[in-house]
Amino acid sequence: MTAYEVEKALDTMTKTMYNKSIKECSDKELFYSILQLTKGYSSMQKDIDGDKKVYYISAEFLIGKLLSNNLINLGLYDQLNEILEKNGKELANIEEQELEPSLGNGGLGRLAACFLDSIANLQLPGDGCGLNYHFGLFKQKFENLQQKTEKNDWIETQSWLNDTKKVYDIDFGYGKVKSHLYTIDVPGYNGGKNHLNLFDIETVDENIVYNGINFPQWDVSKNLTLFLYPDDSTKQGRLLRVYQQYFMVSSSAQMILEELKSKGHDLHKMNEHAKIQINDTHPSMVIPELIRLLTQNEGFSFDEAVDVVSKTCAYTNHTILAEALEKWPVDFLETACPQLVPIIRELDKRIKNKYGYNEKINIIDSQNRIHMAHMDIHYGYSVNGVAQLHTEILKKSELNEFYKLYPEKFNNKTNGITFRRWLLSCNKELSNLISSYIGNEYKKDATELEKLKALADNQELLNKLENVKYIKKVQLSEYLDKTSGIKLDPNSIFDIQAKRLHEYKRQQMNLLYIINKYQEIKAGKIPERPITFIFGAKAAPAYTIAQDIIHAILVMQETIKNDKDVSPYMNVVMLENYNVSLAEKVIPACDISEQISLASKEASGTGNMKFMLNGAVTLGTDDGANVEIHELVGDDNIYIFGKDSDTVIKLYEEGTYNPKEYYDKNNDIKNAIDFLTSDIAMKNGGNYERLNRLKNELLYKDWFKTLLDFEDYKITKDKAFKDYENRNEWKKKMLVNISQAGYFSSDRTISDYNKDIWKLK
Ligand code: 26V
Repeated sequence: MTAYEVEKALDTMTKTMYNKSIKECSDKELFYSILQLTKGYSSMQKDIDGDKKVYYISAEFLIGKLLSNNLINLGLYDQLNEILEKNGKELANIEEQELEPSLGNGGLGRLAACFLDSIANLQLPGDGCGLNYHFGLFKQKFENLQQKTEKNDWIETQSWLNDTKKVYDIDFGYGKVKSHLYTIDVPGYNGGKNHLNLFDIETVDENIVYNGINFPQWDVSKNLTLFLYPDDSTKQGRLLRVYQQYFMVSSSAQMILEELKSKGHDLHKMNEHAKIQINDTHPSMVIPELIRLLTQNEGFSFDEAVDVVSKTCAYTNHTILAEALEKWPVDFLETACPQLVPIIRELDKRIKNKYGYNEKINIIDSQNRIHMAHMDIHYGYSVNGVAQLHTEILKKSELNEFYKLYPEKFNNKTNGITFRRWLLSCNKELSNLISSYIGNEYKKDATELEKLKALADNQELLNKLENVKYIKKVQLSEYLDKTSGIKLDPNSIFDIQAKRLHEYKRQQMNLLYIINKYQEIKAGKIPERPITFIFGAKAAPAYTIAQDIIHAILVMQETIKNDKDVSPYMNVVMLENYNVSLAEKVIPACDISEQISLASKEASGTGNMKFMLNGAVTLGTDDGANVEIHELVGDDNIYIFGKDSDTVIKLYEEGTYNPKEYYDKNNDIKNAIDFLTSDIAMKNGGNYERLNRLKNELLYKDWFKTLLDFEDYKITKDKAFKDYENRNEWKKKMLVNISQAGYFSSDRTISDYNKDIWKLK
């Protein structure tokens, strides 16, 4: 497509839609016009085809804004940029008009989105299957230094969604409902397209939502696809999740069988033409649902159905946290989808007959709960963890009984990220700099970045790298100033922890460090350079301690802002509503990437990879994929601290950890924790109930062992800040990190899935 042709097409579009020329259109009108144009071009792309296709079923797809991504992949970005400039418009402003889809929560959902991008870019046939949540994950606001939740109304009349008009019947215990299929195109960088299939209940009613994110939980026909992860602190809320999950998998299973049949495939050989990847346990019911559909509608015997389904389905585990390993009471399924219960009972009976009663591997336990992961492992052909350490822990402890039964099913697939979004698109300054030294080959083969390592003594490159980092810090500062009046000093060190709020990720440890630094400055110990501590994190609405931690961070932000002795030297910023769009601005601006989970608890992490790729240096524990980052960059280019995973696992077994001992023997810890309920905290808007609860939690429980690692954290973090002043050495560290990031391309991850699990082509 020539620039002239694109300009004519856009001009025709704006005339048709608004009876205006490009110049006359507002940014919003131009966004809608370009959206329609892009959808048109995308619809003309051929479906990526092949004899075998993967279906990635996931409760979340955190896809981020799509405009620039799709323009790049369709090869239209540069031309449009030029055309808009010529007409006095800026593509960046038009991109700001797009609302970010709210279809995901955290790492698991973003991983699914990166995978769709890589599957299409590797020209593999593969679709996503999920739900079209109207309000998705909540929008976060801060009020009175606390998190407030609002619905995220992201679907506009014109959007990336295509209405296929296809409808599937879903049987709930109370009656039939209709599932309506929408799709979003996933264009590949090299042409062709796949789809993200999003199912929606036809009777959904947005008007039942009141007062933030509340809604009648019993009214499933109206509420089913309103929210992602509705509050599960009540039985109704948990039951609703089961309804959502069954709706998602029944719709997906019907669609998959229909596609196989329409292509003329023999369903008895379904596994040769379809692979289903079960993303965590939310889609696990696809196994019994497929068995049900094959036996009831396709004339299969139970044995035949079990056999072919087991060869089709593969399971990915994303966490070892007990509370996230789903166990649904049989009763819930009796209510939501009673037709699955006899099938699951039969699957369970077969396991009990074969292996006896053993809670560690049975599907239905003695309390009548269905262990979703157990069903996946027995009746799937592959089980994978998401980083080396995580997979080893699954094999050695969490799933050891299964590993002994089925060693051949277990494999590791270390996570990855799409470099198209997380470098080429969000940091054009850096990717252009890289291209000017090593050419463009790294855009196709990310391991080419290693060529940068040989340039670690090239002073000109190092200086330019520092300059790019400075530009990205300035851009972030300007953006935050414009959108929320937050002022940052781009000459300060940007130390960033951006991820969902969870105690195992230990934002509270970072907070204690900040309090300690504040107290040091008050006592006259001034840091060599000002430091900006940035957080981005949403906390689940029912997770009280997580809300308390957010409140404590906001109180510190306020305390420092109001203290003229301290504010010249440190600044704390808790970003509101951290999402993909904000991540794209925050990550390129980072100097120090906080990856400080308690060793053994973070399955992989993917933010760690994004920060590294953008030239941040990691301060972290030897956990998840940090271990692999550590191996790749070496001791000199990462700051590792804390107890290792073996020690932590042993400590849990012994059950002797007592946080109060650390409080009693370490004054830094004592003073920081005491600060939480101090007069100063109260004067700066502290809520005593929240802060006292957090204090007691840390002193008497501290399940994720914050105090155990605090001292080492402080020493290591102080060292990182000191090393930052050795500017040349630091720039080398940045360069080494970028050069070693190639391994974490999701193109590598997906080709590994394909080679070992899917075997598509
Ligand atoms: C579990 C639950 C449990 C109940 C409340 C709502 C909820 C929402 C999501 C989940 C699944 C948690 C699994 C998860 O997100 N794991 C993350 O997966 C990333 C991609 O593999 C990985 O990088 C992170 O380390 C891991 O925490």
